[in-house]
Amino acid sequence: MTKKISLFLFTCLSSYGIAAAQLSDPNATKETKNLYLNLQHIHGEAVFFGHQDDMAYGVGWKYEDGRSDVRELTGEYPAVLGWDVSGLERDHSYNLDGVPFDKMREFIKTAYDLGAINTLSWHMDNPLNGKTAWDTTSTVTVKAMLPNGAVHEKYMAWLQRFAAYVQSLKGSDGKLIPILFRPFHEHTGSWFWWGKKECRAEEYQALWKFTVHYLRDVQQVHNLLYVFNPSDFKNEAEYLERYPGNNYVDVLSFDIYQYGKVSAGAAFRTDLQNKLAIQRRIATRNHKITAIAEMGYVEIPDSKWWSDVVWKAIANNKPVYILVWRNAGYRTQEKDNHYYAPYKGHISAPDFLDMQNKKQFIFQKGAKSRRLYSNPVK
Ligand code: BMA
Repeated sequence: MTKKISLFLFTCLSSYGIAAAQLSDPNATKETKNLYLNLQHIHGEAVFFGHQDDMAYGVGWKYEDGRSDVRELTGEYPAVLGWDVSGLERDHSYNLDGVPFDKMREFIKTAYDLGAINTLSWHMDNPLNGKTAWDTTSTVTVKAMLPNGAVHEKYMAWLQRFAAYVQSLKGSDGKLIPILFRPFHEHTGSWFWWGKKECRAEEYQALWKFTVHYLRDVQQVHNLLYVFNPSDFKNEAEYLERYPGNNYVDVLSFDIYQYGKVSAGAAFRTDLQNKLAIQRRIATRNHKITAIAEMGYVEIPDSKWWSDVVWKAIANNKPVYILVWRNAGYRTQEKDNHYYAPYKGHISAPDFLDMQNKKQFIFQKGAKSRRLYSNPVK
């Protein structure tokens, strides 16, 4: 880049208060860049509400056109729609939770057309031994995926499938749909083969960098923003232990769940508050956006969870979005009681609607009105 152009970019970005904003992909599509700049712009002001698999199924229903537990309760889809591409690596036609990839493509398009945001995670199978993402029997998988490793070629073939899928995501306007991509998530835990005890920090970083490089420079995928995503951490050092660097990450996030009794809410709130403060400090220093990429309390047995626990924890350090996990099970053949978003009639529904009325959580209509894919408005 010439000095003149970089000075111009710097000046433009500075006018949004983003002195050192640098996308992982300098050749990202216009819509992807706009999404990033708009999110930077509203960071700390609006909290977009997100939900995994929202349009695919909910409590007591599956694949019924136009349905969404969140919309049936609030009158709007979530502002952020989460999807998982596990299964794509093996060329399956549906993901690990049974969502067909062609339907997912349609859902992603619907969300984009409505002005909402899409994010993808990937519970990737272990390419070395063929087991699932939850395999923790091997400590050499990540190393084997790197250049010269035993399954490096295989991993590239998997990334090619992912690249082809992401490049097939287009809106009604014919544009590539920007995606917040969250690979190798919850890496500070030890329940996936890319976890803390399953690979070394340098290997994790090398895998992340290779993934970005291969998708961006070799496969020429230019509609991705990259989301970094530890789970537990107690301080900045722990958060950053496996950080691959500012040039490979666009959004800082973490995952967090409340477990057990309603009375555990106060401790959870403090923990969430502390984590957000740590994340925000790192983000400010590095000019990144913050999010809670996954959160939840299964079945939400606390009728005031949204206002009393979540909102009180996030109000002072607002992440740009929070996403609750999928509404599966319950009156279905699947696992019982596996839902995280409230539905019509749920005990936390009035509290959730209150969050919507007070504009503490922003849903699809609020996302649409902010025209996230257009030039940022000064
Ligand atoms: C987990 C559970 C699983 C699911 C996985 C990937 O947290 O919801 O049932 O298969 O996420 O979506």
